[in-house]
Amino acid sequence: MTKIDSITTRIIDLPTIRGHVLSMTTMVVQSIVLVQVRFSDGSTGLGEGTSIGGLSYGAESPESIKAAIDTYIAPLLEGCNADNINHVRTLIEKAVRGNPIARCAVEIALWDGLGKRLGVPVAALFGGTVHEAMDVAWTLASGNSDHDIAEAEDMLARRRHRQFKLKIGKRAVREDIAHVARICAAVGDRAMITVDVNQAWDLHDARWGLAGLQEIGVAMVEQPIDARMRDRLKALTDGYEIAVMADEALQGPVDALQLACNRGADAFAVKIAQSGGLKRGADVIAIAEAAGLGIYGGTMLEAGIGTAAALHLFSTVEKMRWGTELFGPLLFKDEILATPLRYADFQVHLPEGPGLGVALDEDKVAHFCRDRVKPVRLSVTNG
Ligand code: MUC
Ligand code: MG
Repeated sequence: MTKIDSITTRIIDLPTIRGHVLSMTTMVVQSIVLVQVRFSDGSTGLGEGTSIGGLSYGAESPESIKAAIDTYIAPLLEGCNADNINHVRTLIEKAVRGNPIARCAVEIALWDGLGKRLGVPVAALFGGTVHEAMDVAWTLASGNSDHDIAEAEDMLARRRHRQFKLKIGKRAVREDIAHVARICAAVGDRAMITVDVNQAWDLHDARWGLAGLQEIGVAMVEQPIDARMRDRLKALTDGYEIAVMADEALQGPVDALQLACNRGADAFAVKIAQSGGLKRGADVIAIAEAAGLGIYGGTMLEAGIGTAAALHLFSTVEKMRWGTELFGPLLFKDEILATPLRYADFQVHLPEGPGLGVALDEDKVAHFCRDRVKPVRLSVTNG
């Protein structure tokens, strides 16, 4: 039996390539919690947990993710059978309410470790791949229409993205619609345009907003109103042709079932972190499939480890109606994987090899680590 020996965490602060302007915050750095699990046979597994903009997106922060793992999850798991992930997951779910990002970060490392020990990719542990690459959207969120248009042109020319998600909700609805209309007109039918409001609108704004967005040809709107307003999200889903996607409202299988049962959204932004891990993410996907809802491979703007984990799960899903947005590593100024994930021909490609198929560049990790020991500058004096 392979046992869990130890679990360690580090916070890595990665600067973004530009300000990422969302309705609730502007990100200039992404703080990533890296998890390393050591097993009794000498093998290791890597995991990652991120939120967005400190506590401005949701109830977990990088610091709370680290504290939940260090204080509650790591001591609970030491000595457990690492090969029985379902048992370990059940232990965590009993001991830790909420905190889905922390739970997911540890679970990723367990899948990575198991895959490596068995010599198979994580996707094989979920039944095997149906895609080796998937379409990947890019988020236009510089806060400036001209800059966003130039960025979209550049992405199209480099064949990196042909689906753009625009972050709106910070400005007045009328201004946001004008901004989106300019970008729609500029890219025409060369790309699909969606928007994400991150809960910023009230129902009145949302009615004007959805009417305006569908008129200018936007394909889908993500979480236009407060995540708790389920009945109102349903009213918008019923009232407009534009597809309505649940994101912040979808915190795992129970939410998925409720949204599916009353047809409260047309589509799900499935995030492994928000779902509480890959297994729960797979449960959310199964509910969406059974209910005939569109699936979108969502991101919490993870770097390479979390992005690879989501990629492994989504590669096993037959129909990703809305593609994916697994572009996280491209938003950061630097890469912390030894070999970056491959983005080419508008798609993100599944890495090869056992486990997640990725490894860390430890020098980069040390450089961006929040608690790094600053190098001691030794000065040589003569005499
Ligand atoms: C979100 O709300 O979906 C995903 C892409 C992006 O730019 O931000 C995230 C968060
Ligand atoms: Mg969203």
